[in-house]
Amino acid sequence: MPSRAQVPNETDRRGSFVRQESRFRQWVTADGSSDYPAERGRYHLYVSLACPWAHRTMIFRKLKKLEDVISLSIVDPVRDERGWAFHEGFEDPVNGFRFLADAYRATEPDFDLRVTVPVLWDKQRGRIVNNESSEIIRMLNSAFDGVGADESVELYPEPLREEIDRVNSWVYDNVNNGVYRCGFATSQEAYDEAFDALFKALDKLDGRLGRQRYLVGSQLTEADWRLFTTLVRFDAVYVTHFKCNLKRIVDYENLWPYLRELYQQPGIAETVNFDHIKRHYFITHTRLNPCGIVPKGPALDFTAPHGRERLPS
Ligand SMILES: N[C@@H](CCC(=O)N[C@@H](CS)C(=O)NCC(=O)O)C(=O)O
Repeated sequence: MPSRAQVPNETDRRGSFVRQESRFRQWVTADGSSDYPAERGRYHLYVSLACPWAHRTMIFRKLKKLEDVISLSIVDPVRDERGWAFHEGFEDPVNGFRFLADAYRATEPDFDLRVTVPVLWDKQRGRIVNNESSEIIRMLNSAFDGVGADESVELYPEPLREEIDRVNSWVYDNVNNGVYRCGFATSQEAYDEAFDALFKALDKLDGRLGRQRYLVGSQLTEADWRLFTTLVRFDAVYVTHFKCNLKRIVDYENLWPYLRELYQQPGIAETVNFDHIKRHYFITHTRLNPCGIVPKGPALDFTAPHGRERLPS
């Protein structure tokens, strides 16, 4: 295995990044059929504002108006070898944990994999319910409708599910995880492969978004929000830090206005924190950026008119 990997345990013999499986996969259910019934005030989200996977869960919590139903705490964006931490200014009001690893060990005492955000925590049973963002957003979308969520917001509509799943799958492989496969590659071959797949997928997305306003159907869905959290970090971080530099998002005819439209949806801008995003990536990944210098740019205007009303939706 290459020795200079940022994530040695997730780097294969060819130098490709292979993301670890999420460990905790229980479900909160509306009808209480799991051990985790939906209840107001019972669950807590641990997130980093820097992380695109955690960002999905913050967006769903915001759009479903779950702020008073599911509490939230934010870790320090800068991580050292002890993992995500609740340093001064980032306290954990629920358990008083100093490190997110404490939540993992409280759930599984000999947990020895990478400690990741987001985490959905059950305050009643004192354990992690789930640490897989794609599943947490599905729960937030529907399980809490009877206990205070905004039922009018449906981000995974029944008739569109097949298409949403199909789009999610290639967007995940080539874009969401694709930028990490570029950045964490430790061989030229692995990087080239990830890079080509990423820009081929971005071209395909740009074409699709030139013909239709949203990724699937005539409304914003989970597929759009899953793409958004990668796109919004792209020019500020991935272009340089992960060497995804064939084009920036601002260079795309349709992706850039689409990204602005999503950013301008009510409540979304307040979930985007470029200070946390930039400090996290550029300071934490010491193998990729040994001096820890955080770039000052780029200057991006996410609030400029997007003009996407003209497109069929
Ligand atoms: N499959 C997980 C991935 C989460 C993930 O990898 N999160 C990163 C932050 S962006 C993390 O916590 N990394 C911790 C580490 O590398 O030590 C999900 O989608 O929830």
